[in-house]
Amino acid sequence: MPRKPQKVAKKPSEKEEEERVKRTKIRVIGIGGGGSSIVSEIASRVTQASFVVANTDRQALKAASRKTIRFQFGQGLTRGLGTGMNADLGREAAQNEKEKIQKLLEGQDLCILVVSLGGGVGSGAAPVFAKISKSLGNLTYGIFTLPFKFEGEKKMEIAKNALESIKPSLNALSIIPNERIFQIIDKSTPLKQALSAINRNLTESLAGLIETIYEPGLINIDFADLKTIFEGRGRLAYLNTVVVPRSEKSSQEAIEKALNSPLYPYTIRGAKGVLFNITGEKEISLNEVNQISKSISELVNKEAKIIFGISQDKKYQDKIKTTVLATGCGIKIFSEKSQKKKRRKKKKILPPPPEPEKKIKTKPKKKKKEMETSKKLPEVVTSSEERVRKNGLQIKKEAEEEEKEMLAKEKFWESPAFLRRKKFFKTQ
Ligand SMILES: Nc1nc2c(ncn2[C@@H]2O[C@H](COP(=O)(O)OP(=O)(O)OP(=O)(O)O)[C@@H](O)[C@H]2O)c(=O)[nH]1
Ligand SMILES: [Mg+2]
Repeated sequence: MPRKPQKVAKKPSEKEEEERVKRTKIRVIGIGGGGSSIVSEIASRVTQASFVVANTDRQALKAASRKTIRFQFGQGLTRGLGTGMNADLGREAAQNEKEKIQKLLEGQDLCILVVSLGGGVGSGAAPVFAKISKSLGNLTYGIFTLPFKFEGEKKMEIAKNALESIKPSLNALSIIPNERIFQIIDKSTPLKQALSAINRNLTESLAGLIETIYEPGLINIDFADLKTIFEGRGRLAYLNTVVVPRSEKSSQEAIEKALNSPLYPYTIRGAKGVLFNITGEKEISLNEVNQISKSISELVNKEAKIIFGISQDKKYQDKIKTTVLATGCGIKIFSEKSQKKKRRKKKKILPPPPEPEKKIKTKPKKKKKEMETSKKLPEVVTSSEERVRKNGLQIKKEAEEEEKEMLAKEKFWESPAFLRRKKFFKTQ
């Protein structure tokens, strides 16, 4: 009998091979209850990266999305339960299973750790995960939420300690206090709903970043770009994605929204690296890109590296999606108390308006002359929505002064004010 020809696995074409090599490997790891919920949500939306949820709590892991790899650790120490806010136990549990954690993290280009700080698993184990990721040579980025005020001092203390020990192992970190959600929703909103609003927002932003890296664009963003943005240690990072309806003013609106996330206690001002991507159904005009690029470069460090990506996607019919990732942000984190005071004065970042002449409001006569000289200039809007027009020189001078002041205070401001009291971050 003639033998059936054996099936031979198809050799990947040169192009496929090239693609495989080029493809950036991103792994997103949620540690502890909150972090795992956020990562579960992202995993059910995004397919390109790989997702892990890690917890000592078996029940909590069961609730995670099927699209995640579930990693239970610390069985001997917690018997499959949580740690009950015991960060020492969380750390020990991770330290006992270093080899397994190493297996989870090796072979990646970028590891993104997502943790809701304040409990025992996430706060205790995340620094162990970060250290291992760093030792493997991965770019490592941490996204952290801080507990609500009403949860008490103890939780905040746990969160501060975790940040202190994790910072040296990270290239960059984003810090989002849960409390900031009340900038968007009412204080009387039930807790579950409030948490899911934060999670949705973080999911949107992170999904935006992952898509930015994986989707082929007219101007591509690749791993080398990511490396440029993430180089350095313990840099404060700002990540935000927004989708706005497409209109004549959409690029202006998009940039305004993207740069003013209410969830961050700091802005991209002074950033040293910015990655920026716009996705739309139709081609985005060079003019629009120019406008956005100008608005950004006015805000960031003079030496900042700015990387742009542009992609087309039918999914964004009549919409444009904008993702901003900025690292080395100018430490404008204030304590919640001073934040409240500053918020009243806080200036909203706005891009230059396309036709400023039309938008000039009639002001008292004595100001007219001053306004005429400031046509085509960026405007700054205060939180009270009072529009103030500034000329380019003014803005540049202010930015330079701010930068000078910032540099002078750099060491001191390295950490949020509420953490500074205890000399919270180690100087690097
Ligand atoms: N944004 C957000 N924060 C959360 C969520 N769940 C919990 N948190 C916050 O995270 C803090 C820590 O809670 P968990 O993540 O459940 O704690 P853990 O790391 O599992 O540690 P254990 O104490 O052992 O349960 C809480 O105090 C909340 O402030 C969530 O789904 N989203
Ligand atoms: Mg838990």
